[in-house]
Amino acid sequence: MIKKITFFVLLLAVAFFFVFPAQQYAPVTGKSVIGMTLADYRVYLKNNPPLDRLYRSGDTYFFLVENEVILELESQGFPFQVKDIPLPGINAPQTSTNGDYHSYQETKNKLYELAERFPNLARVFSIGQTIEGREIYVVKISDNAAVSEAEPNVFIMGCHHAREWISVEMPLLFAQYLLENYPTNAGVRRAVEGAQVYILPIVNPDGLEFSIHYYRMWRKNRRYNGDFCWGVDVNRNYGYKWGYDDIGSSPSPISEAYRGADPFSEPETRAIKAFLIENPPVGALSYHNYGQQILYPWGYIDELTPDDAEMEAIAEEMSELIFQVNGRGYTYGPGASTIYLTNGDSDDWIYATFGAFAFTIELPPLSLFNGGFITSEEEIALTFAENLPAMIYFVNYYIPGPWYNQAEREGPIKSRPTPGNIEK
Ligand code: 0X9
Ligand code: ZN
Repeated sequence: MIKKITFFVLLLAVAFFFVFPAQQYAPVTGKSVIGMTLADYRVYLKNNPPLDRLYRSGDTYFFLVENEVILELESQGFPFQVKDIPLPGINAPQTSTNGDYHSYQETKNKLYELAERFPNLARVFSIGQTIEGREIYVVKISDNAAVSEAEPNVFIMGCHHAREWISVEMPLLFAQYLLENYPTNAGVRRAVEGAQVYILPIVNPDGLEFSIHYYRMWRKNRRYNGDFCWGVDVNRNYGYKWGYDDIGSSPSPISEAYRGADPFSEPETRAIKAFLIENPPVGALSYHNYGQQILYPWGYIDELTPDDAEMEAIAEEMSELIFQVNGRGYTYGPGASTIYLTNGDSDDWIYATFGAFAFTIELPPLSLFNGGFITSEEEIALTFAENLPAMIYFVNYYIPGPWYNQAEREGPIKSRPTPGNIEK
């Protein structure tokens, strides 16, 4: 009897194979990267809608396509190649293409590991999901992390922009540093005991994964805007003075600074808005690269806020603390006049909504000639070392009571940084 069943199952399997032969390239659902020559693509466009173009290499154009498109191309007899790259599932771990930089999954693993090692000091939770279904993770670091205490909330973010990989590392390494050095470092102890530090290392995980796996220079999220165009600039989608003009953001979906259809149209900014309304911050840092700048409101207009003097003083102190580590100068000033006009960015909305001092830190390098968005693995440790004292200072700033290095602060006036004094 058993033999008969086995035989029958085998027969079914063979029959199944003939009816549904194995796909040559990929399963029907999901996505693949394919390459086509420009000449073939032009022919393809005559009868088909455009594809999501990633990049060009020589004569070949590479596209991200639904696997159904591959079947369609086959049936129309188009010559194309499937690029042999690992395709990430939403939760697929990977370690190769991003070196020491943390992917979404690696960041998530690290946050949960930290929470497990330091259960009293760290709690990880999601504040929402992205368009592609990834969770947006925050780690809260404070003594009695499980409890909401009457302590100032400080909010630290990275990776609004997908290609700015080093901006993930600052918040993530800071979380680790706070937890591992709590017993020994006076500034850390004061921060963890006196504040609730909320750390969101990857604001835009869909974009980051796209940058790691498909196209390194991707900036926006992965919203489909219609007309075969993707992405909203998450840092133009916040609700304060959203779309104030077309200089500080763009109404055009193909622009790298596309502000989205409405204020807070994107899940990333909506999640941050809801979270901060529940946990109003007194101070916020948002890491980006590149440029070596410390920016604060306003971004939407070239005018000073009523708190300009205080925000300038904080930026000056952070710039000095950074300079003292590696001798690299970070300039500082209101965003609009120091970098360029931006409307709908995180700093303006956080400052306007909560009165919190909100800073964007543009990490190294200084310019495109020093690598621009592409930073080396060695740069992670250097950049973190130079930003750490400023991060500790920033959290402590909001905590009343005696300072952690009072003696140092009463010492001689420190040398001012030379803007752009970079050794490379
Ligand atoms: O354009 C941006 O969003 C930031 N620069 S980046 O090269 N990393 O994209 C700058 C944001 C500046 N913020 C304010 N001016 N407030
Ligand atoms: Zn950026």
